Amino acid sequence: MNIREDAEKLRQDIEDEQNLKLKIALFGQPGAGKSSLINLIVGQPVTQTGATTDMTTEAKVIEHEELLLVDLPGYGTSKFPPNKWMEQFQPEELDLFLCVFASKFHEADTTFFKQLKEKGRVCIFVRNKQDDLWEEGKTTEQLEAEIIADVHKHVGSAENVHFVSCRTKAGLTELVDAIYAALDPAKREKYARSAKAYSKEHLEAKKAACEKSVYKYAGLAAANGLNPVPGVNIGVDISIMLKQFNDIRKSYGLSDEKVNKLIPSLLPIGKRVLEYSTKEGIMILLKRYAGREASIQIGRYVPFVGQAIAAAAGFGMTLAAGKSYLNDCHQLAEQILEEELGIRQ
Ligand SMILES: Nc1nc2c(ncn2[C@@H]2O[C@H](COP(=O)(O)OP(=O)(O)O)[C@@H](O)[C@H]2O)c(=O)[nH]1
Ligand SMILES: [Mg+2]
Repeated sequence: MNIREDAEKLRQDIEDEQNLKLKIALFGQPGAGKSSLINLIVGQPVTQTGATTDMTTEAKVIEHEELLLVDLPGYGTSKFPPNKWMEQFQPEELDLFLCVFASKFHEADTTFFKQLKEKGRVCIFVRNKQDDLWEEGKTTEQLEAEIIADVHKHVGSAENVHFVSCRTKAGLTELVDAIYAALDPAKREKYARSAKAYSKEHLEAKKAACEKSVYKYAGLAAANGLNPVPGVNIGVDISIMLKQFNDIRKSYGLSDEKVNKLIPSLLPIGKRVLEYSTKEGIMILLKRYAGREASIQIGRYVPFVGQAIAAAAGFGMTLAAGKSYLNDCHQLAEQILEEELGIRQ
């Protein structure tokens, strides 16, 4: 294949990747905390929470990067008659279900779960509002054991129950681990790129998934050598680099607002992350990495970008710039996470 064919294939690859969403549905009674959990999964307030959402009569679909989150109103309520849902949505098209509950396990949820099970769908049980678990004379462990026993009585003893609190964020890391474990590798990458990381392991998964995109975007930017890089006898497509850098930033949740609110010790790296996601900043990085062609191990990249692009002038430079930006974002996100986890003093 020549470089034009490689580039066309890459462009299509990137487009297909972005069009193919990971679809996760949350079901459970109104007020259980589905919307709150969606916001925590994404790491941003993408959907309304609270009493008003109980009025929702139709499933709400929230799109975030490569994720589609379906917020299903209370199953079995008059607004959501059981059979209608199965007709309206094809459970086969959804990758994962989270059954969210916060009080006694509901009969309607049991029915729905059994229907999902018959269709071979994977379902994770989430007992939210763990912070509210309290009863005179009983320990939290006893109460949790009772809830697990109740779920097992209704849906079978093979099911794990994850205790979380959207309020305190307790149990979130373990829940996200369970989501990772339930997804196939390609879908796991989508989750990693699009959802918030709650542990260093989640961040590492994010980095690995983003790195694959870096190869593709860098390849395409090098192949479309539109914009000459000053002082370097090679052109690259800056708009593609710009898109890539901003995708990485979004993936790590590093919005302008978030970066501007950083504690002073993180500000220098934060500023770098902002600066390099502009055309001028990208040019600076590209110039820094000009001449990287010689050191690149072409064979490693052929599976991602094709033979012609892996050997093309400019690919070493765009790849090094992309990786360097990814490293900066990753390092900053890691420090922010440590801060959130209270590891840093
Ligand atoms: N105490 C406590 N309240 C929560 C928790 N998660 C959600 N809530 C509250 O429960 C209410 C319903 O939450 P929402 O996410 O809108 O539920 P949904 O109807 O299932 O989408 C809201 O007032 C939330 O603030 C939690 O973990 N603990
Ligand atoms: Mg809701």
